[in-house]
Amino acid sequence: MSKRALITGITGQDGSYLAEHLIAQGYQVWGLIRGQANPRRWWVSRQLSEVNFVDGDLMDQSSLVSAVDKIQPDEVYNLGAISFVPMSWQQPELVTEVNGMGVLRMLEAIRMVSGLSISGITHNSGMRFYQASSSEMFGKVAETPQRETTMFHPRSPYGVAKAYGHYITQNYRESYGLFGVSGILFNHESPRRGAEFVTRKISLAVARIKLGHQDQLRLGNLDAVRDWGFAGDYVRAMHLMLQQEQGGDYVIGTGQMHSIRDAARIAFDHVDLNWEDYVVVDPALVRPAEVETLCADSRSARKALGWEPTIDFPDLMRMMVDSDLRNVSRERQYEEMLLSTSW
Ligand code: GDR
Repeated sequence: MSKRALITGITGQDGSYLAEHLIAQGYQVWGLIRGQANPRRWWVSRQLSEVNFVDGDLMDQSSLVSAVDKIQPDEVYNLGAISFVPMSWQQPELVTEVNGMGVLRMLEAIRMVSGLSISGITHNSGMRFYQASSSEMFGKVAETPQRETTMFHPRSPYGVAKAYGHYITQNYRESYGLFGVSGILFNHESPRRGAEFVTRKISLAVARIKLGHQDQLRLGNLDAVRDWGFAGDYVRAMHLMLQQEQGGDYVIGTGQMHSIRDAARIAFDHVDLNWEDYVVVDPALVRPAEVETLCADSRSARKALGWEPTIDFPDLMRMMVDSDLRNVSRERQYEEMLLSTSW
């Protein structure tokens, strides 16, 4: 019998890579989908016809109970979240509801459907749960690099909500014996990354500038430093975490640090342009409280999981620029076709 996985956040970057990976491993995959006629459902179906959908919302407890009860998944991956950090200053309550309380609701759904109770702790049985924790929890870092034991000091309502999700997952592990895993993933990117995140904002702008559709790129803090990896590598780690004997916490990253300035330089260099001719610093894009540097110490996870990243940051940026050059020129051809059609 093939294993069954339920993924929240199936329409996001990680959801799509994880679904692909699990299908390739022989899983039956269900994606939790929110809202009537969600247009992103069509996008996922087109990419991955084998994915099944179930209605539900991280803001609605009973919908999660019905989804878990209907599917009876072996593994639940909670990737659903409002993932753009600046939005958490604009709508802190909503971000806390989805990214924090949403985790509790999913844990409760699993607990209710699998009949876990405090008195009957049965370690490592039943449904396994993955929580998408984040390096944003480290925030104003207490040490560099950051590992599983590094203290948290989140710098945004987003980071605070993720810290709640992290601790409540630990607590359900300790209170109910739930197989709960927290993957503390550092930034991970790909050609499927949303255009609001800095790497994709850069790769898209570089492609548009190179093809003559844009003449500058406005960015915020160029000095911020991140540990960026490839999303396709990181979903393999998520899956491996749920195949271990016990639940736990794992830091996943490359251990390499690059600034936003480096990212821009690598991307512009790739198309033989000088980044300094196009990048403009816009103070409005600087965050109220910034996470200045992040760098993962993932030695413990690598050893336990046998996991390694396969793509380094310069190659990742170049891959994203190449993909956006294709996207932008396809759009251009489509526009030209529309203009030349005289109906
Ligand atoms: P981050 O990713 O907040 O680290 O969270 P993002 O790409 O948005 O920002 C990275 C850094 O770049 C600086 N920056 C800019 N960022 C954006 N988006 N746009 C800009 O114009 C810009 N200029 C400079 C930011 O200040 C920041 O320092 C991502 C998300 O995927 C989270 O959901 C996830 O939890 C963490 O990574 C790990």
